[in-house]
Amino acid sequence: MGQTPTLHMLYTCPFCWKVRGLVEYIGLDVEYEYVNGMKIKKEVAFANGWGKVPVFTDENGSFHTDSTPLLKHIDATYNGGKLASIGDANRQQKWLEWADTKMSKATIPILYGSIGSAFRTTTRISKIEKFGFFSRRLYAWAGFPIMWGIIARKRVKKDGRSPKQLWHDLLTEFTEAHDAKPFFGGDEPDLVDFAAFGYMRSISPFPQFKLLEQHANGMAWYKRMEANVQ
Ligand SMILES: N[C@@H](CCC(=O)N[C@@H](CS)C(=O)NCC(=O)O)C(=O)O
Repeated sequence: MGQTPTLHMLYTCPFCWKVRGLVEYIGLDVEYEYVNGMKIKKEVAFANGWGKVPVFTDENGSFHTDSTPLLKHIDATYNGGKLASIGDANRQQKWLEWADTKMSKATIPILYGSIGSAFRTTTRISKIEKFGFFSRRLYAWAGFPIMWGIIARKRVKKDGRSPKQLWHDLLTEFTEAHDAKPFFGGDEPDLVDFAAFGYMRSISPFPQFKLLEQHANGMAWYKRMEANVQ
């Protein structure tokens, strides 16, 4: 027995919630280390310059990065690879890529896609994430013009749909792929369920989550996932 594994994370980071959902589902004892969002590179400098969260440090002190490889690693190491072995491997891989390309692009538009939502999001982040005294104030004021003015506006324009419509389309596509079963994995969630859950879970602390709650099938699946974690 070595040290307790740790997960360096940000509370509002979708990639971190992908991994944390799985950790909670399999009941792995992990300590969550919240990093300062303005100093991620410094706080995870031990992970050989990766510079992003999540970083998982195992019981031997070895670290593992990148959320989808991490999902696979944790399932393989602590869960006998059970989730990876559910159903057709090609289908699972294809939809993991779908979540990481499609759903990952939908989080910024819903959180920052209009001036009002960007302001609400940065205000909320400045309250719930770990910051230093100055960095919290700096983030609350400088974060929103950067996220809205530079990043989110471009993405919304490029996609052409409202951020809510984009999410509803994704949730329809995703839940239709469940083939009338409760989860993508069938009667039990698989790795794809945890990937999709992470993207959605990261939006849940924000008022814009109510736009996602209006998708009945998506929300029913989300509630089933929620009942499986923690
Ligand atoms: N592909 C990575 C992406 C991780 C990522 O971009 N994390 C963000 C936080 S949500 C981050 O740490 N960004 C810091 C940076 O890029 O400087 C994963 O899936 O783990």
